[in-house]
Amino acid sequence: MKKRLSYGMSMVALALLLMAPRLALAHAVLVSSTPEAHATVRGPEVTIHLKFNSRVDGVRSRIFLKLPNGQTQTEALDPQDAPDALRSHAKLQAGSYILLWQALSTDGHTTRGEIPFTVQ
Ligand SMILES: [Cu+2]
Repeated sequence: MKKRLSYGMSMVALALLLMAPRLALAHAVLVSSTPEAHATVRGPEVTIHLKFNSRVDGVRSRIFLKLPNGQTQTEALDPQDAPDALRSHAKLQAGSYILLWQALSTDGHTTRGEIPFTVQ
């Protein structure tokens, strides 16, 4: 009986081990961004485009901008033109910004990142 239990436990451990990489892969990882990190872009019309390695929730994901004055504002997301991308249009004065994104993937996990950029 004791041996049976430990066999069962090791099977559970093995199953978790096999599942782990799949769960990790389902996270939304940022593949590319506009603006790119540390880029300087021309304002005031700035298109923000974030591309991920998997589907993201276009309603519950978020894009924030940390403004040159230190305040943080939420950017309205455009309707998704691709299931793995988030897009927004911002009107920005010259200065240093940090784009803060948080993406909800289909596995229910949220990933986050920061992209500093400059508007000239
Ligand atoms: Cu995940």
